[in-house]
Amino acid sequence: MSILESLTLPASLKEIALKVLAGNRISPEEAVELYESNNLSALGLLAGSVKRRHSSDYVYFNKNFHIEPTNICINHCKFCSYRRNPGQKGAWECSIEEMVEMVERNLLKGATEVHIVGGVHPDRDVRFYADLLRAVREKAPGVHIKAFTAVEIDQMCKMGNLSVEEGLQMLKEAGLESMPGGGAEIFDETLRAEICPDKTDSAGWLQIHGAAHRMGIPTNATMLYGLKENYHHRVDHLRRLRDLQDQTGGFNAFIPLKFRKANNLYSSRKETTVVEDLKNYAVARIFLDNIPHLKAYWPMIGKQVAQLSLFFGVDDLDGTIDDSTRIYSMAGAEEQNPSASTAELVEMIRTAGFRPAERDTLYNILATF
Ligand code: V47
Ligand code: SF4
Repeated sequence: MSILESLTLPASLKEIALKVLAGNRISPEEAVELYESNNLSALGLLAGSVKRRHSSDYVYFNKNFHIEPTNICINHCKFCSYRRNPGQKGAWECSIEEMVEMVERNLLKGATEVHIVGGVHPDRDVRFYADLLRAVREKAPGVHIKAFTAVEIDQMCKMGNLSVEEGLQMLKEAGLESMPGGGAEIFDETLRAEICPDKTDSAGWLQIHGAAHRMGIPTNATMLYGLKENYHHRVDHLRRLRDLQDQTGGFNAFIPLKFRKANNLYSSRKETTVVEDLKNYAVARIFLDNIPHLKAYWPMIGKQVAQLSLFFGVDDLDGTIDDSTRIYSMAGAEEQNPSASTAELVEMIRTAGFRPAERDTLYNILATF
């Protein structure tokens, strides 16, 4: 309590702080109150205490690379800078052979994980993607395959006339080991209908992740923030994730995704400030007491803010090897050709006072530094 007192908190915040420090869950209303407070140092302190319960003083990174099979997409998310129509300038679709070559190149750099995500292609069904996974698995038997957002899974199963469970089973047998957290955007139905009208709806996204968890496929979760939503919308999003996690325990990490405005229909909007980004990490860490890890995707926010985020509950910095994720570079991300060596990440973590640990996808520690 003595540190808390020195922070000169108003009584209501002090009550929330005591709850968090005692390891108790906070309510959605209390999370809104934390968002509305401007006491960044108190938020950092509380988020840090939750982080330490989950990961002690470790901060993780892993050696992964991204494959984006295509940017051709049947959806029209208004924040997307990346999607193209078939035949449109700037559209790409990689063959399975081309993607296997990418795997081969990255294997040489010591990757332990491949992250495969792209647009929702009009013609490629679940059988095409199962063939892709089998080809990747054959080329790289020891590399963990984390692939496909719930939005891609939804559409590829519909096209293949399979239920989500049948499609996931086919993908699992072909090599799928976990799923990334994309496509969640913001769960509030009114906002979602406005910013990504034709995407899998919120209930569908949660149902697909729940199905994956029940089949032994762990997943991540994201939230796109900084675009039209208010704090109640963010907390509603976090609450739906926390509720599902209570039922399944299948989420490994939560990744807030800051809206970037270049080259999309929302280019005239302002982006969030660094203070808002840090506050968002902290409140997410405090509220999502049952999701073990909080990831900062540094190619999106830049290395400096990523390092700062470690003081606001983040325990995982994503991305080492060349990160070819064009969904961000095309939207104006901080890092246009992101890549960081192990030495650079270790230095970022160590100079922030934490213990660097290379992890595998499931957060087993492979090496400490
Ligand atoms: O769902 C698209 C987001 C997501 C923009 O699970 C944008 O480990 C900001 O989910 N500004 C896909 N965000 C990427 C993703 C992800 C990334 C890193 C790690 C993991 C993981 C998952 O990208 C989309 C959407 O929310 N996005 N456009 C934009 N203009
Ligand atoms: Fe398609 Fe994904 Fe872009 Fe939406 S965010 S338009 S689903 S590529």
